[in-house]
Amino acid sequence: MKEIAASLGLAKVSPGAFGNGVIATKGEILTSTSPITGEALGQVQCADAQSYEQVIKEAQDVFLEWRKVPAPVRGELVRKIGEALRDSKHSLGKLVSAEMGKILPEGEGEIQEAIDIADFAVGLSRQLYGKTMHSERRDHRMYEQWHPLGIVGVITAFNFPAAVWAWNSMIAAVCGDVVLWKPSELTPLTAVAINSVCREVAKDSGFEGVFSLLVGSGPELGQKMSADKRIPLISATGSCRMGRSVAKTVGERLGRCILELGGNNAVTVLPDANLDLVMSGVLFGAVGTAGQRCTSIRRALVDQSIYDTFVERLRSAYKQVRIGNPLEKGILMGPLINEAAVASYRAAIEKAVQEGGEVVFGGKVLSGMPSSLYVEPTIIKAHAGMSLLKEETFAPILYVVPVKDLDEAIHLNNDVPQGLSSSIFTRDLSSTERFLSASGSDCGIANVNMGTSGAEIGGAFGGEKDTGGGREAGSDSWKQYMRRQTSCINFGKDLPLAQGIVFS
Ligand code: UN1
Repeated sequence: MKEIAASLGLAKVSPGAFGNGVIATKGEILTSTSPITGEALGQVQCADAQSYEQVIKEAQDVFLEWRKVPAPVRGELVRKIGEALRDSKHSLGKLVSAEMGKILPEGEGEIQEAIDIADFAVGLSRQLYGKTMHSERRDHRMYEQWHPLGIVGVITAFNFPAAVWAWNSMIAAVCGDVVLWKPSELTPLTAVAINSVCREVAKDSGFEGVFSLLVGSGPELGQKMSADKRIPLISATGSCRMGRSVAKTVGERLGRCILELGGNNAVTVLPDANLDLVMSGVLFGAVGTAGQRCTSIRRALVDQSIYDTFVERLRSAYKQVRIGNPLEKGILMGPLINEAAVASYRAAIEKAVQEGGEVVFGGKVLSGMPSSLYVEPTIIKAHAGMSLLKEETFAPILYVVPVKDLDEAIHLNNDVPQGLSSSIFTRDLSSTERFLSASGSDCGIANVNMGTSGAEIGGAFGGEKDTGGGREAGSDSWKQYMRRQTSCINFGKDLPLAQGIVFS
């Protein structure tokens, strides 16, 4: 296991503070442990107060120059980063799997997601369009332009230790910003490795400091960044609790934030659905990444007429899931991230049973595995009144709820605090359109005949309500990483006032 980290050039104790080069720190030593075997993968020396200041100062200095580099030239740097990520896709993907515990195809998939957003950002670097408006005043022209913003603080979670950073930083870099990354304390090695790949490329162009990194061992570092006025934008991914605290602190100083928080995603299954598609979609959505995606399927809202068939077929599909070392071929589900996650898994199942739910598959922590973090994917027959259905448990637990019609399904889909992702399986056009309409799903993502997870980078990613309202990655998410400026130019000989005001 340790060889994986070593193959990427990671030292026994990696530095945890990078600005325009490595910054000395006397912070505590953080050990990264693989959930696969429980064995230590390597260590990182965390940032301390002094290195924090140094990194911010260097980032500020780099920004002053980087913002003047033409956007397509910034895009060229990001293009090279995409190439470097391609070259290291396998080794970085393996490190993601080793440190986070997701299966290798998903670990590599995550690096692919980083490559995809780099490619997207390269194109975007020539498309940071502003609008031109017709002025109401004679001989005036009005237009808007987009300028770089400054330091973008990116706080990422353990479950996507590479891709979410890339969504933010590839876009921020072409926008002329510099990025300060605070990774999860559970996946610091992935961050150090990815950051060094990018910095190596950036160094050649003289802009190594566009990508800074600070590793911390707890929530303090994220809090410090959130309170820091020198960071105009904080983009944070994680729990609703973390998001509330970040939003409060950033809001206090009237900063900007992009939040991508919890999901409690439901799939609606109507009687006319193609059940083969449903099974593949639900299996990947609920069991993939051991249920540790914010987009994982947590609830299946199934028409009562096909409820029993759905449960039976899904049980058969779950029986085929091979659980084990996620680096081994053919394994579909690896471990949970840590003991706390296993405890939440147990607690949720216990509560489900207390509330009248029936475990029809799984429900147990597995013994005889390489670590104590392997659990069974679990199907629970549930009913709409269970309070647990409104909570997100970051584990492979699926609640299957019978519904009488589409209206009830939409009601239940929306009747939770979170609003990230949703989907419907049907062949009926009216049901599809109703689900996607203004009175349909209230989520940031609404899919048809596919699951709720595995979004492509081209769309804006994020959701409503307790999910935080932020949007990252594609579409026009880039606008949040820039400051908009509206300009009006008078090329005439008079100075007419708007709204027809005469001031004389
Ligand atoms: C997350 O879990 O925070 O849509 C991000 C997906 C992935 C990203 C998930 N592309 O499932």
